[in-house]
Amino acid sequence: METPMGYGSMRRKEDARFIRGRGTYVDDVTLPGMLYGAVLRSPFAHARIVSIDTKAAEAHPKVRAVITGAILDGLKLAWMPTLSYDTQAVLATDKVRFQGQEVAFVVAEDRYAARDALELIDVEYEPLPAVVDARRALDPDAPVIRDDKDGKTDNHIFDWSSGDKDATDRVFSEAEVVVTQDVLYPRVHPAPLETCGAIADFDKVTGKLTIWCNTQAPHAHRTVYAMVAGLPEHKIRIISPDIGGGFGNKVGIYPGYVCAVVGSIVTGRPVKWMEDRSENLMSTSFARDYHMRGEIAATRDGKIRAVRVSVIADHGAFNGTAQPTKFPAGFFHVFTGSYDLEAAHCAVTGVYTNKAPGGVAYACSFRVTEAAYLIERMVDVLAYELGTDPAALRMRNLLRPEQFPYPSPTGWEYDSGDYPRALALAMDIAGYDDLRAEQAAQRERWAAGEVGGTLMGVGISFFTEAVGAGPRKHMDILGLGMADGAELRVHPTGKAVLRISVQSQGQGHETTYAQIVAEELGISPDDIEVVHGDTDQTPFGLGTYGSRSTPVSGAATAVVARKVRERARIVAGAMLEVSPEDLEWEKGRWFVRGDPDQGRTITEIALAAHSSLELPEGVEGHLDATTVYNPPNLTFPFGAYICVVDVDPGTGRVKVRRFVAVDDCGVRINPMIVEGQVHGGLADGIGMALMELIAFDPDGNCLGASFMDYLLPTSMECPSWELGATVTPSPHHPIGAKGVGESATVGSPAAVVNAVLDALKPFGVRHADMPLTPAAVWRAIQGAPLRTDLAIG
Ligand code: MCN
Ligand code: CUN
Repeated sequence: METPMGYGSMRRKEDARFIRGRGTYVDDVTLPGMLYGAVLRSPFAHARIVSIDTKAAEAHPKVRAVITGAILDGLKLAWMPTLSYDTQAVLATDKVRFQGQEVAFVVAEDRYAARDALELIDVEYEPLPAVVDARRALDPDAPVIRDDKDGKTDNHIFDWSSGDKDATDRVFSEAEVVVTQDVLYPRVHPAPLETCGAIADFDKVTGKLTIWCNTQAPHAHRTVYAMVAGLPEHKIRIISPDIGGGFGNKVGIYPGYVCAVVGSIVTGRPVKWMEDRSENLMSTSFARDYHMRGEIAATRDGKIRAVRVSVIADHGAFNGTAQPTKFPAGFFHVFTGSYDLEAAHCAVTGVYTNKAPGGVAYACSFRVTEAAYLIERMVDVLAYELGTDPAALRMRNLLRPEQFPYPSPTGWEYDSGDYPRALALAMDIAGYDDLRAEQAAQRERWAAGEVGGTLMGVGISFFTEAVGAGPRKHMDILGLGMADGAELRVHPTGKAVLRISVQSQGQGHETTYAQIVAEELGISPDDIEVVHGDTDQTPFGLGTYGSRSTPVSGAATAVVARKVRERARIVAGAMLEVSPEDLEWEKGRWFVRGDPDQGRTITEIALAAHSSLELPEGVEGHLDATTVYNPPNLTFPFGAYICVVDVDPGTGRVKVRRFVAVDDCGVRINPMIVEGQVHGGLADGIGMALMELIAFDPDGNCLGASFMDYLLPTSMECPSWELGATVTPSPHHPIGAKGVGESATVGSPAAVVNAVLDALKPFGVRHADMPLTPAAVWRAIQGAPLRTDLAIG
């Protein structure tokens, strides 16, 4: 353990309250006179609403209000904007469009009464045919879901493409080898520990609306509410207290939040709404649901030349994806992965289906997850067809260090990287050659009919992430550019308060941002308080998602600390009666160049800055500073993962024996926190690869609405992680750091799936879609077709 000054593996400051069970989550907050809301949800995936009778519910002695879409319509609030310039029904008026959609909202004295009263609401539905398979959504006879939109006669949302189509087609037409594979990234769910919820408190006297909400983006929420309600931002305060995991699930604004606001306006009392687990799984932002066709063009000896991709993107009934405006398919651009290509092209078509809206969330880096999974599956399919070793094939095609900064074929600039070094390190930790030797011996015995046991598989993935949105000229949400503010106040005693716009959901921001200030100023991290999660107390910024906190707010923090340091230099000059230019900085103190004994510490300088010390003309005193950081580019962390599995061909059961993960996220502020982030993401990867799935039956009934059906990985399914690190600093980030929060979720599913398919090679299985449940593996072995009765591909 390094000293608790600056960078290093110091323990998390926030854990003092978390491990004592003293965190404050939204559901811990109780306001005087608070009422409770509950949402009535649609049992149908698609149905016309004939009538809604709320009389019996209103007559319930504990009910204070029943809100329907018709009432919201009167307030012009029945529809709200989504983060993708679509509209979403707050409460359904004309039709319900997915199972679990919000239909009415009951406000009552306690949460039990609110739930009971839901049963008293009588809704008459006229069921309509539903479309749940995105590949059928554009069929001429598919029911039109969004007939609320003027002139809409189909389920098409967008067409988007990237890369050079002609150049790509040319390479394909002359290529020695072309492999094509359909790959599904099925619908999964972020499933944070704490479900979504809000307390709205509208004060009629001051006209101020306070919303306690477990959102990842408090300032963005506030401005969206301000735009919709026509209120000034300062009349809205969003308080985002401790958050029990977000994973992207808590970026958007959900109908329940708006209903709580309306409930508070109508009743004049605070209204709390907390969804339960089934509501969270059925109705809030899901992830993935990408039907992809990938093609690779290569030479016979294994040089990858071009990649061509077409995708049908299932966005559910409302386009509620949270991603920068200009990027309808997120950052899917990085489908070219980590390889040196001549050309690449992809085309994505987004469609509506009768399923819950959303489409990005779950440690996704705006669709990098799907892109990384596809290319890494494709490279293994190519290795399968060419009969080459997947590690050697990757090593041959990885970008070389001298190619950075690398202009990608889809117009992005990867900032820095040394890919072969990371892969070599992962292979070294794994003992790759020994693993292959062990496997060869096992396969020989197996082929000779000697063993009836498990078959081992070794899977590799290499990923390039793209995190840290802006710059704001390219990246905005609803016109709000992606730049983030930071404010640093230094008290007379030299202790400091940092205010930032991003919002921790468990990533340890209170610790790591204090460490950045500590590194820059030499104040102990214990003496630096990090304030976030309250729009009345923090500068504007777009919040935490796409692993953007370190690349953007981390940079802002370093920049604002450096501003403070420069102010301190002037004060130190006055204290020492020398010109500031003659001073030099070493951790925590300015001293006279050539005379190191003549110096002043930051603590001494802070007091002097607030004292009667005479400062040069025009210098204001105090050390406080503010900044706004508009990143020049994304950061591009990367990693090499190797997974070893044992598959029981008799039952299809997969056991993950080992998992080696080498991550490069540039300079690590707190290596222990980085490793924690990687651990979590690796577990996510095992979950998605082997068990997580939100499936639907043909009528659109959600089959993943509880943790009995939606399986999450536990420590039982996870091996003891074997981590390695390389450090390639980002050249444009003030401290050389890149984001890491989503890296392992992006990189690990392909390693697990590749490992399982490597184990199944003796059976001639080239590909099978996630999740590789025992049944899916068993069916793949039997050569049986995948189930077609579920709309999962
Ligand atoms: N860090 C570091 N050195 C680096 C990079 C990061 O020490 N070079 C530290 C950071 O200072 C921060 C943590 O690692 O404490 C994650 O930083 P970063 O990669 O910037 O990611 P964010 O803080 O922006 O977190 C967002 C990311 C996303 S988008 C999802 S989704 C996700 C994830 O983080 N959700 C999480 N990790 C999660 N971890 C927890 N516990 N809970 C979630 O909901
Ligand atoms: Cu996409 S999940 Mo994270 O970016 O909040």
